[in-house]
Amino acid sequence: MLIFVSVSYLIAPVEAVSPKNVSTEQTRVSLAVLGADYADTDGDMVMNDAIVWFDILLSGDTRYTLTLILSLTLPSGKSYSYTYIIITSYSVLHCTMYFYDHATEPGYYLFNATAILRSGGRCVSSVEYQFDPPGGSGDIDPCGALFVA
Ligand SMILES: [Ca+2]
Repeated sequence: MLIFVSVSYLIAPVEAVSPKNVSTEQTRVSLAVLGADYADTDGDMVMNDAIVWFDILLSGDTRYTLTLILSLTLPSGKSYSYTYIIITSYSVLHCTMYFYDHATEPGYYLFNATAILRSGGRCVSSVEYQFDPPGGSGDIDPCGALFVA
């Protein structure tokens, strides 16, 4: 699946934190955040959707089962979390996460992704990424969507 997203680059991603990896077996999972931005991706005419691009890298086996937990913490401390189960034979997954109607406050947002590899042992990888969408409007219930290619 190939997803094209039209976004305006009015803000700059600010800071990436080094990923942390814990592994007990031969299989490995690691995460890399490529960037984040905001846009109106759900067509409600409000620029309050946060988008994060990241890759999942897998090695050591031919088939993987992992739990992926994605969260976005707003400047106020309010946090939204989404959990996905991914079963794949690919070793690289290009992911786009849409946090629809989440960018409702001005300030810095913190994205966290944690992957728990459950096949071939247990391997946990976590990464954080801070960015600053403008926000400050919108009162719609937020929701999220993950696209994997
Ligand atoms: Ca929107």
